[in-house]
Amino acid sequence: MSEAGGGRGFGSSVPQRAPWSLVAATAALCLVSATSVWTAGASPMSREEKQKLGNQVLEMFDHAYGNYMEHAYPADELMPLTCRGRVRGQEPSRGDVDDALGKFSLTLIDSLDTLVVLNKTKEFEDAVRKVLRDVNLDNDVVVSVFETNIRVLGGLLGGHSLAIMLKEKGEYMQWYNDELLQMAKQLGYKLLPAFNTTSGLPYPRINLKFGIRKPEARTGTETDTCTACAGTLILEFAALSRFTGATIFEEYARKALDFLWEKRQRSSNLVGVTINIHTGDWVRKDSGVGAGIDSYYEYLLKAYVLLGDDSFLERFNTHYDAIMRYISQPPLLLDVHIHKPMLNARTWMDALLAFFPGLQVLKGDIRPAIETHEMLYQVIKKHNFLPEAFTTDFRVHWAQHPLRPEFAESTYFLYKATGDPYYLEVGKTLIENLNKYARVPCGFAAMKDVRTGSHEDRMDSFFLAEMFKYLYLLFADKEDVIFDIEDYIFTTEAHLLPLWLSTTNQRISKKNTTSEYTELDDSNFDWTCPNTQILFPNDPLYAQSIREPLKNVVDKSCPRGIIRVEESFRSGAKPPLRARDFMATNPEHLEILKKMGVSLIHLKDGRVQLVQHAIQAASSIDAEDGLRFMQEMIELSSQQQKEQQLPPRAVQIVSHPFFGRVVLTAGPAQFGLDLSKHKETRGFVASSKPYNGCSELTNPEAVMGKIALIQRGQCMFAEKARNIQNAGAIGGIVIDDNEGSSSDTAPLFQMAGDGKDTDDITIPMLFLFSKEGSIILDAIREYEEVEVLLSDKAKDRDPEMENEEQPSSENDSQNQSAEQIASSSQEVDLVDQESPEESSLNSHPESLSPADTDNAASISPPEQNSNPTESHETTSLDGECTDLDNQLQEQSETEEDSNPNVSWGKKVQPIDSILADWNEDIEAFEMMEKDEL
Ligand code: DMJ
Repeated sequence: MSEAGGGRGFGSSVPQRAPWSLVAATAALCLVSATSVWTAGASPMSREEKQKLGNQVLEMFDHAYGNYMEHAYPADELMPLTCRGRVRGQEPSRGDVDDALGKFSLTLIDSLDTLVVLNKTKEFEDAVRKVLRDVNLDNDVVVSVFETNIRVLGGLLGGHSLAIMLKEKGEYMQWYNDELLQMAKQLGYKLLPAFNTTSGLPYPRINLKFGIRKPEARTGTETDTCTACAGTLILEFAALSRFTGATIFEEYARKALDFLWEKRQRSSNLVGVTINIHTGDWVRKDSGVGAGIDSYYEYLLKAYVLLGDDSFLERFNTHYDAIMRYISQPPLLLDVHIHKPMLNARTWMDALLAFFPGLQVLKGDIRPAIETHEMLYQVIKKHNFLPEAFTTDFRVHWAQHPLRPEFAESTYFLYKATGDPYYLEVGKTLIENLNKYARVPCGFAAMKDVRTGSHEDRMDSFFLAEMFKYLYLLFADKEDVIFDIEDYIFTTEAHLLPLWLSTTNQRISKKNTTSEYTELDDSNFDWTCPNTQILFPNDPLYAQSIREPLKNVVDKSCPRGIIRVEESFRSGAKPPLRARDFMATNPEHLEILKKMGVSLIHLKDGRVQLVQHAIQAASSIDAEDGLRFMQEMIELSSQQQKEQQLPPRAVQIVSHPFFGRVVLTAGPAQFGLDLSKHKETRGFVASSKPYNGCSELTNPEAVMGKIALIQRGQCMFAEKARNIQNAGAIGGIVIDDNEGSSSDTAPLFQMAGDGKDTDDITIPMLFLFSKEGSIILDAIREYEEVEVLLSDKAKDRDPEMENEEQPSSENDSQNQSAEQIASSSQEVDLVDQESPEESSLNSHPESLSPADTDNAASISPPEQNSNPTESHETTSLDGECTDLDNQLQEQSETEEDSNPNVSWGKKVQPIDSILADWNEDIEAFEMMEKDEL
């Protein structure tokens, strides 16, 4: 084990670590020793392969950081699709997410210590000079206290920590005179007014220039904050106090922590997600380890490690015990209610909880860490990234993924703890997926929807602060990093703070707080390092043996409901009608629908709509069958849509002065040339006349050999395509006529055919929302000649783009002679799919009014029985899982006794409860977005 803070000094100002601090450091760092004892299990990775992957991480960092510096700096963030900086106030507001942006070159500050970890010392020196020269912390902007603390204050302190380390080494930063620390102190004082509450919990936001509550401040009326927001300050604030000797910061952060501890729910020892900063009442009483709470727990344990204060460990252990008792349901971590901790608060998990296995490693509790990590990895293997939220049966609940680093963080810590090369392979997959799906010519773009692969014009600063550090360190050997990483602790934003701070200025910092100092008994060290020391040397296959039973946990997850239906059939009961067997023309099926209280309405546009009135069902059993049929139909309809859903395409402007930097997310067409199978189409653009393209073009000479621009509306997409193709166009871009629409805010749109044979359309057609379309129209106005590339994926910008002025004739001929692609005639995008929120799944007719009992779904009736012979299968619809049965099951467990009206509905969840659940989910999402990025 390294000295781990035990006295490694930077000049005369660094005192020796006190004995109790050594214990803290041990908890954090003894895991490292396991790395060297690995002898079996997954095949080891060669040094060359590790170096190759490490170099790949460096190249990826250069791509992200280089593009930020070239195209966005001094803005806070890079917008990687439009290749420019995100300046708050100049872009449409994204709501609370924007509270991280303070016009203080956020990404540069957040990247500082990453540069040193990645051995880019020269670039670090330049970056520090830029921060000192350009960054203003006195802007009239309202920012999140939490985000500003972890990203900016943490970034400045991490930069300072490594600047003094480098200075001490004697080569770089010789000119450095604590300037970053002075900026950090200035920022610290700017955040202090936020703590002016009776509770000592900080306001969630502050105006950097005007503070709080003054009229000019435009903030200070908030009453609530999230637990993580108030409880994630101690590392940065204590470091600031100990570096500068100004004790006030550590005192304020401690008071906030003390208050949260006092307010914990005493019988469960859990905390809620949001709290009233004036009264201390819990506003949201659900409790998990993800969004809204996560880093509160992280900071309790790390505060113990960094500051050596036993009370933090004791608090952490008390909470940890409660987490393992109630929230941990291996491999899942599920939110519960703080007052009724045996009751799950939801049936989905959020992506932020992926940090927890890493924290468990720090705690020394390896088994559940391995289990949860394995479960998360399988979700990633299924969707390429961890969706923002996913259900207990591992379906996507919220499809975004803003390139979060938490899973990489846990992978790194698990590798350090186990030395199992399996975790190197996991890291390799993460790298491959980032390059394959998130990399764009101007950086890395967040995923808007992990299922379709569509992007968002967003690259958050934490991607540079955290992701590259953890991935690089995963593959690095000790000599690949120019300092000893074990002398530092990672903050929640992966900024590095030196462990020697534990003995610096520590006495003056503890006054005026209510922290109790008690002798810790041995139980506080259960599950910590000695435990891992025993495990790994004796059984190097330990981690593998824990993962093995979970190998297929995601694939195996199956809707219990479907099985139960089949079981009841096997036991002699008549099989209920299955959605996939249903034919709207079959009189027998119509009769069954009627019995189940489901009526069929033929809509004018050819669709049929199903509506269930459970009260009209022949019996309660039929009503229940009807409920299940409706649920299946909704699933089937969504499945049909998904199957026919094509991935997004790209329109890339390649002519001067864009040279491929501008990439617009485009919707595909279900007809015409399939860009995923053929070479991209490149050509100059020309507007068609008439602009809607609904009749023969009057300007064929203008569009001949070019990509025609057409406006959406007035006729079918296929008709537009035929008209421009007849005029000689080599491709078409349909621009939305709905002003202000954007791929940032609208779901992917795909153009359907006209219900007839569209094989005659051989040119590629793409759809742009109005915001993206106007980028091309503006470019034409300014530069007249605008050349674009239509493809299935943006191509990396290469110097050729800057040289080539004309489309290559090879491309042209390839496109002209392109094989005809059969298109689907189904009007997928014309089908209204009811979202679960809108579909009332009633199954308790006696207690509901008719209005409440409507359960509707609009579907395209299947043209034929898709596979009649499979109707008795015990599998779900094409592998899709449904939550219904979980709901039914949970309901029967929790409400059975309290609801005397439930006669046949033992397995059935009343409608108001289902709706309440859904509403709670939606609220939870909204809060989650609000509380924490
Ligand atoms: C980071 O800013 C921090 O890790 C924070 O604690 C949680 N969210 C982001 C990354 O997802």
